[in-house]
Amino acid sequence: MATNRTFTMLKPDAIENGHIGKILDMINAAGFEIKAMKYTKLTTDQAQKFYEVHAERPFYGELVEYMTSGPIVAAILQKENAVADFRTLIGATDPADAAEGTIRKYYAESKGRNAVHGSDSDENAEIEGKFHFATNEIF
Ligand code: DAT
Ligand code: MG
Repeated sequence: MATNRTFTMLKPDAIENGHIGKILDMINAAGFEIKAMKYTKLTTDQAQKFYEVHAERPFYGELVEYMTSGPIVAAILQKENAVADFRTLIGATDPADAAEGTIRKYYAESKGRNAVHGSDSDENAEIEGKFHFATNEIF
């Protein structure tokens, strides 16, 4: 059953490049409501666990190092059809393939440093949201 919620992180490159405000504007303009939000930094353990599905991939070490290299903004977003619509808003993993008007097209540096995370299923949105937020931090 669709939860109408998704989970996002504005990644270290987006923060370093000063893009928090512009990305949040795009998220709001696309009709997403913020249900939880924090400015934080992942520990190596957290980043390894969050990206566990990619543990066997050649870029895993680089991914964990990058995701722990600086602060992130984590958030739970709500909208009808949130997971799919947010994936559309962020664009393809590699900004070179991302459609015009998407967050990654505007703000991602590369396939690895790609500005923003978006959950890929309702089930993962729920798991990822709970990974980052306690019940009393979700509204
Ligand atoms: P997405 O973030 O679009 O869901 P994914 O789940 O396949 O993409 O991969 C998770 C992250 O891992 C991705 O945002 C950036 C990094 N990544 C994926 N493929 C990569 C590659 N070939 N080289 C470097 N980093 C990669
Ligand atoms: Mg993914």
